[in-house]
Amino acid sequence: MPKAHRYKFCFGPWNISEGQDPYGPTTRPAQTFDWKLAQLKKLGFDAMMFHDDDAVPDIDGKSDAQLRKETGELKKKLADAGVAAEMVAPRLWFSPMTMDGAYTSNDSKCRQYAIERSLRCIDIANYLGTDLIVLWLAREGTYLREAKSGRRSIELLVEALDKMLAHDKKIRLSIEPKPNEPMDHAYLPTIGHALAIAQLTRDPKRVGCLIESAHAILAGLDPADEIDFAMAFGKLWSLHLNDQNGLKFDQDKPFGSSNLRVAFNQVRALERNGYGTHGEYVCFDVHPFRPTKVEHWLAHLDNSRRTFLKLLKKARSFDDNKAKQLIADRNLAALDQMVLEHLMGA
Ligand code: XLS
Ligand code: MG
Repeated sequence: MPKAHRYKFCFGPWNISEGQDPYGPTTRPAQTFDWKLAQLKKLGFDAMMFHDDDAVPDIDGKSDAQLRKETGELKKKLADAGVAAEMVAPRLWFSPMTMDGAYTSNDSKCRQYAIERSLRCIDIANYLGTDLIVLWLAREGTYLREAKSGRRSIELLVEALDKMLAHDKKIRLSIEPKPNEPMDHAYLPTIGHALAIAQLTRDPKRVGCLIESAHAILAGLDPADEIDFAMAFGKLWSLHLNDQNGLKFDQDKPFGSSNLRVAFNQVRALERNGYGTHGEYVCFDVHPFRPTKVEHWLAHLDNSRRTFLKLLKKARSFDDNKAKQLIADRNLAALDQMVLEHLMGA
């Protein structure tokens, strides 16, 4: 194990969400950005992550000069609060222009919109002082298999990534794969897909990934394996820890909420690979349970970090030598029980 280091924590303004779901409206009143930033600071988190329109609301209707002005104001607020901007992600799933996909839309005007919006997102990242762009490719996939060509879609994705890499020589692109929802099937469903497409771009070194626990589980994978895989390539540049109870809608539960052992193994994987030692943040992409009262609105974030830190102690105090002996003796039953008792504190 590398030397113990202090992890840095992050979340986004959308993680203080109001409770709406596809079946019902909000259950808590919307709060201002300033309130959310104050809460983040009060909780002692280190950084905030942004969608382009979290940074500049109604971005599509605004000029480049306006974008620069508003981002400058945001940068000052963050600096005053001592909070870093971790990344910026283009929101490519909300506009009517991205109805049928953004970079892979069948309509060339819509594809053009998606690329232009992504380049503006890179400008925002530049103004805010981060070199990290996150791409959750929400609608790059099919509702209906026959409605798009998979081969052509991969070419379109590479073209879009190349345009972003050319726009700024220092920016890094972190692809956040998710296998489904809102699409039936997404074109880049796993970390393997994300890192493979990086190789087709003009600068593979600047295309990496972001793992979200729930998305890996939705792909039927163990997030700890995805962490080891990405870090074997030196390409895990950000992380959305949360939890997910099996194959259903994307739940964004608090970290460890459904499966403490799967969470423990993610922390162990981060530790053995030295995640965070190059400035990477642990972000919690979690949401409050819908019935949550306003006065308990931040608990899912605070709890996720508490769970992470407790599991970190468990990971650092795990008896690796004892485990090695049991593995050599093929005594997996004893290893299994050892893990359970370590987690239960028995
Ligand atoms: C949604 C994604 C989203 C990204 C950022 O499932 O997790 O929140 O992290 O665009
Ligand atoms: Mg996420």
